[in-house]
Amino acid sequence: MTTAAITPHVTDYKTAGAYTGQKGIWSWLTTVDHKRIGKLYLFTALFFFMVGGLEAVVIRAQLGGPNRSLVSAEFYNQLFTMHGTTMVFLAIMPLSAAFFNFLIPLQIGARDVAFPRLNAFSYWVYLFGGIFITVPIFFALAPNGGWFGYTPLTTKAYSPGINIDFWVIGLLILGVSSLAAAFNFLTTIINLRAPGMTLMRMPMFTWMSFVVQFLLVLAFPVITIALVFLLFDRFFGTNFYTVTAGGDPLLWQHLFWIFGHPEVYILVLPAFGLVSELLPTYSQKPLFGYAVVVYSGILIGFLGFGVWAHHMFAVGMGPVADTVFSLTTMLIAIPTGVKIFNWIATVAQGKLKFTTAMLFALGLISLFTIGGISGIMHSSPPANLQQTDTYFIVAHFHYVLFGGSIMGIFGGIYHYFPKMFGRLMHEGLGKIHFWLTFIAMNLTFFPMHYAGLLGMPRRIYTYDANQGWDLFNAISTGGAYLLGVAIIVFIWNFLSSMKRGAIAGPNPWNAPTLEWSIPSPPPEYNFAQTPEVHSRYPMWDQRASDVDHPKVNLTEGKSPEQMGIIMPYNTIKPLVVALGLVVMFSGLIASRDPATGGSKPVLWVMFAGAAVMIGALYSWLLSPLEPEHHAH
Ligand code: HEM
Ligand SMILES: [Cu+2]
Repeated sequence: MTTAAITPHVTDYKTAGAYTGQKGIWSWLTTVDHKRIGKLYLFTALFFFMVGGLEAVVIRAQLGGPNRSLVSAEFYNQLFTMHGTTMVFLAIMPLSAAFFNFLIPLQIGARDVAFPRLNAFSYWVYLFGGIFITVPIFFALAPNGGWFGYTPLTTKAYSPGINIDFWVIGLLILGVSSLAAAFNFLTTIINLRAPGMTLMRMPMFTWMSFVVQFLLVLAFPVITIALVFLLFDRFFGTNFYTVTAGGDPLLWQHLFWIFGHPEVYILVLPAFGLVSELLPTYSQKPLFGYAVVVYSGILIGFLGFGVWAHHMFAVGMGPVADTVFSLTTMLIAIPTGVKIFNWIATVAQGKLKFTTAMLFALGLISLFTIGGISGIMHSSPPANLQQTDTYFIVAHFHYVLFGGSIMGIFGGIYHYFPKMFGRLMHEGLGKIHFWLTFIAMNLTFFPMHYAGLLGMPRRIYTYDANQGWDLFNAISTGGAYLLGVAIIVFIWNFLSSMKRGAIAGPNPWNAPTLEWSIPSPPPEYNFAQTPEVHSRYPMWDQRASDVDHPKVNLTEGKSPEQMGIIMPYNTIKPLVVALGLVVMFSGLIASRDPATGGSKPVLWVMFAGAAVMIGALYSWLLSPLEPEHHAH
C-alpha cells in the first residue's frame, strides 16, 4: 500500500488528523456521512437491544416459577412477540447495519457509500419504523401473534384488534429501510473499491456483508409480498390466507420462511465477518484459508434459500418434502463447520492476545457450535416432531442468535470502538462484561434444552408445578437477571469510555486492514489520498520498522474543502421523505372501529404523508450535487 507519509510536524501522532467536524443536533439530523450514520444505527440499535432485553427479563420473571401472574396471558403474547420482533428487526439487523455503514467504505478505501442521501433515508425509516412498532406495547396494544405471525391467527377473523396491524405495517416500513440500504451497499462494494482492492483482497467483514446484501435483496421482497397479502386480507377483504374462501394459511408459512431462514443468516453472517477480522488481529496471523472462508460464506447464503420448510415438518408436507428439506438442512452444516475449523486453525499457534474483543470472538465459536449441533438434531424430521414448538427450539435459536450474533457484535464493538470514537473501552470492565455474559448466557439458555425435552411448550405464559420444569425455569430466570447485570456493565463502559477512555491512535491493535491506516476517529473524507492496495493485509505489508509508527493516511486538520475533496453536503430531505412515508402508512390505522376495536384508514392523513414524501423527494432529486450551488 502506498500512502501519504506522516507530515513531519505531526506532534501528537495519536490524534493527528482525527475527525473534528460537525457538531450539534442539526448536524446529526442532516448528516449523510456514512460514519455518523453508522453511529446513529449503533446508538439506536443498542437502545432497542435493551428494550428487547427488558421484555425478555419480564418474560423470565413470569416464568421463573409455576403459576405466576405477574402479567396476563394477553400481555405475555405481546411480550414474546415484541421481544422476538425487536431483537431480530430493531436490534441485531441494525447493529450489523451500524458496522456496514461505519466500516465498508473504510475497508475498501472509499470516501463514502455510493448513495449517501439514500443511506441517511434508510436510517430515518428504520428509526421511525422502530418507534411505530414499539410504542404500542406501552398501551398494551402491541402485536401479539408471535414473531412469525402465522395465519389464520393473524387474520381479522382471529385477531380483529389493531395489534397485528402495527406488526404488518411496521415490518413493511422496516423492509423499505433494509432494501434501500442493501442496494446502496451492493453498489458501493461493486463500484467504489480502491485501486488494487480486488474482490479476493477484500477484508472478510466486507465479504460477509456483501453476501448479506444479496440475501436482503432476495429475501425481503418475499416477506413484503406475504405482508401485502395479509394487509389486503385485513383491510380490503381479500382471502389469500382464508381456507374457507379458497385461500391457504400454509402459503403464509412458506412465504415467511422463504424469507425467514435466509434472515437467520442475515443475522449471523455479519458477526461471522467481524470474528474473521478479530481472530487474525489477536493471533497476529493471517486468516487460515481466506478463500475457503469466502466460499463457505457464499455457500451458506446460497443453501440458506433451500431449507425453509424445515420449519414446517409438523404441517404434514409428506415424506418426500420432509426428506429433501432435511438433507438440504444437514448440508448447510458443512460450510458452517468449515468456518469454525478455519477460525480454530487461525488461532492455533498464534501470538494470542486475550483482549475483551478476542474473548467475545472465542465465545462465539464455542456457543454458536452448541447452537449448530442442536440445529443438526432437529434437521431430522422424527426428532424435530418431538422438539418443534418446545423450549428445546428456544434454546437452539438463542445459542445461534445470542451465542452467535450478539457475541460477535460485542466483540466488534470492543474492537472498533477506538476507530469510531478515538478512545479505548475499559478492558477491565470489558472482561467483567464478557465473563458475566458467558456464564449468564449458559445459565439462561442451557436449561431450556431440558425443559423442552421434558415437553415444555414455548409461548405458554405459565405452567403447573411438578412437571419437572420448575428447577430449569428457576435457573433460566436467574441467568436472565445476571444477563441484565452484564448489559448494565457494558453500557456503563460504553458511555464512560466515550468521554474518559484512553486515547487510541490510528491502529491500537496492530490490525491489518485499511480502516486502521487512518486516524481515529477518521476525518470526514476518510483517506487524504485514495490508497493503492497490493495485498489482503495492507497494514502488515509495511516494513517491520514502521509497525510502531505506521505510515498513516492523513493530512493534519485540513477540511475537505482545503484538501480539494468534494464531499456530499448535509441535507434534511432524507429525514423528511422518511417521515412522510411513515405518516402515509400510519394513516391506514389512524382511526378505530369502536365495534371491533379494529383500525380504519383515514385518507387525509395518508394523502398528507404522501404529499410530504413526494414533495421532499422531488426537491431531493432536483437539488444540485455541488455544495456551493446549494442552500440547505
Ligand atoms: C437478552 C437475553 C434474552 C433472553 C433472556 C431471552 C429469553 C427468551 C424467552 C424466554 C423466549 C421464549 C418466550 C416464549 O416462548 O414464551 C424468547 C423468545 C424469543 N427470543 Fe429471546 N431472549 C434473549 C435474547 C434474545 C436475542 C438476542 C434474540 C435475537 C434475535 C432473541 C430472539 C428471540 C425470538 C425470535 C423469540 C421467539 C419469540 C416468539 O415466540 O415469537 N432473544 N426469548
Ligand atoms: Cu430455518
